[in-house]
Amino acid sequence: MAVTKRSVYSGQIPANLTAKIQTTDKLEHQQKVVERLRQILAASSIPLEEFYRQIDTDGDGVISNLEFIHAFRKLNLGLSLNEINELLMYFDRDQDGKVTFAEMVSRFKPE
Ligand SMILES: [Ca+2]
Ligand SMILES: [Ca+2]
Repeated sequence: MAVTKRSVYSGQIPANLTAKIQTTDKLEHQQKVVERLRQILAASSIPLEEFYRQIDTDGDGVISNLEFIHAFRKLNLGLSLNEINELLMYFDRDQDGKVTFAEMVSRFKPE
């Protein structure tokens, strides 16, 4: 039996998950994006670890700002570049321009 490699990009993302998020509150906006990501990962049975590895295209164990932006454009969540940059700042808790797995996990967990 052939093993199909799951990719977060290959699944059909329901339209309600790609619709423009209408909120003026930035924190609320980021939380809604994370919630959508959670639903997409659950729908495609992709663990967060695997999602992280797929974003980390050069495999150095951290997600650079370029890798982050590239991944979120490719995910097609209806986010503008500006919104992706804000999301990057939301994930990058120590503001070093890179998102570690620990930083990503901490945003996916309820506070
Ligand atoms: Ca990387
Ligand atoms: Ca960081």
